[in-house]
Amino acid sequence: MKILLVQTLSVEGITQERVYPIGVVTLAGCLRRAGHEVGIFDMNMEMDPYGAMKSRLLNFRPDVVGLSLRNIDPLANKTSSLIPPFLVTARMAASLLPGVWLIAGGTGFSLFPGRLMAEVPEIHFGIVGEAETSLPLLVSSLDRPPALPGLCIRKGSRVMITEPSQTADMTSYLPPERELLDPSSYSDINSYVPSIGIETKRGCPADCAYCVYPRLQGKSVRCRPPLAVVDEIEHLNKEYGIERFHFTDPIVNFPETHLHAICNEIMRRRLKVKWGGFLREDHFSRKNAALYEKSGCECFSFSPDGLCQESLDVLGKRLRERDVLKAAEIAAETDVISVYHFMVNVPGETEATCGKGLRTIEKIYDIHGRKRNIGAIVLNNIRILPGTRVERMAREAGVIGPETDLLYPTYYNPKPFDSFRYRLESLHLRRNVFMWQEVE
Ligand code: B12
Repeated sequence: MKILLVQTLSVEGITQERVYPIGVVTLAGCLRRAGHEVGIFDMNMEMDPYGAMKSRLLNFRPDVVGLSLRNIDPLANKTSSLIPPFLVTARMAASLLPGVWLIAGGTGFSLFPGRLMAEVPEIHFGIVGEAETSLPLLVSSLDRPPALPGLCIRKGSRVMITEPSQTADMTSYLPPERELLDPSSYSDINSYVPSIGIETKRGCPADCAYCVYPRLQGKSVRCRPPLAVVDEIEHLNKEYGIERFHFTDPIVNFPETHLHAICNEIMRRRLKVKWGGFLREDHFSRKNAALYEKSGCECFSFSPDGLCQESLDVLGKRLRERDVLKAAEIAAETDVISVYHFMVNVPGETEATCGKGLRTIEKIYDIHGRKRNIGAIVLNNIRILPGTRVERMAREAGVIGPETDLLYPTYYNPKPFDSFRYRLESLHLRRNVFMWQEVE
């Protein structure tokens, strides 16, 4: 069969930071190995995404179009949505190629499968979660698919969804076949974010109150063999000249020894590469930081989320405030840039916690002041996602009601601290600008 996998619009415009779509490239490899002719089309790389999509559809004339919806919205306190472009893309494929099979998947789709199947009737099937096994099986049984993991199928006006796969064996993981979508065309597109992602593991054992990672990849941590991870890095570096990577794991330094093995192997092979990823503060020691730096880590991304102990607790971070500040102190001693992500106006916020939050920002700037090795402090309200504890808390507190449509940007940001984010941003900006301009 001829199959076109489409990365639908993941960002609001061509000037945004974009990423190489490893999900669809991984699936394209699985489909190719199953004997299909596969094309990949990333709408995010086009100046005229719909015009280019139309040409690709009409020139390639696929039997099946796989639509990957990565992001439902851009987060970052924004209120725009990526659902309208997804809907239009699906309609366009169905209108231009009557009779084409439409299959949807991806993280964004996996968060709202039933809702999106209802919203976009053109979609024949969906797959929730990882799809390496299910998609090739679905494609070979479109007329009467069996109950595959994660399959969303219409039964009359209802959508039936099978339990998703969260057990793909990462020890035999086959890396995305990058020759199916040239990574070098992604190497210079961003200012900050490394566009090329590498999976070193799947699964997240944490239980943070706002987060959907365990739902997307399961709670049990499935690691790839470190040598295979470094083989992938080396291949990308030598074949495509890629020098910067983002490890896509929910937590890159857990288990610690797994990341150590990857770092040591990068150094043993003398690869001149840079990497980044999200690190847990309570697994971040001086020794670990030195190893990460030596092996090419260019950015310590921390997401403690809670600005004080009360917030860390309510968010279920299982972290202490002193872990966060200790990690900052260790990071500040290195020559690596640090970025911190925090959530603002979290459940239970009070005048006292706001005061503590402001002091945390001050402390982080004081800690990084000497070397000025802080990249940014990112301050977000919580995007309420279905099935999370924050959703329940928001309902109990009356922040959202039964009529609230979580498909579209909905943040936890009730009064009276709904403008607290701006106080924090003013402080962060002042400290940042004053640090660089050397204003006391
Ligand atoms: C790593 C990551 C990043 C990195 C990416 C670095 C890089 N170079 O790749 C960084 C930090 C830069 C980042 C940025 C953003 N991210 Co992000 N990111 C992730 C994360 C942790 C992993 C994504 C990944 O690569 N997984 C590995 C690949 C192989 O898996 P996959 O894409 O899910 O694909 C599998 C399945 O989904 C499925 N599948 C995929 N496509 C298709 C298509 C079909 C037809 C089918 C059947 C199946 C299918 O099969 C694939 C193989 O099993 C996820 C959370 C998570 N745990 O999934 C969030 C996540 C995807 N990100 C999210 C968001 C919102 C963003 C940002 C908008 C945030 C921001 N404001 O900056 C940006 C957007 C970037 C962009 N241009 O798209 C959200 C999306 C949901 C939402 N709320 O909209 C997630 C779920 C996190 C969250 N907050 O909940 N991200």
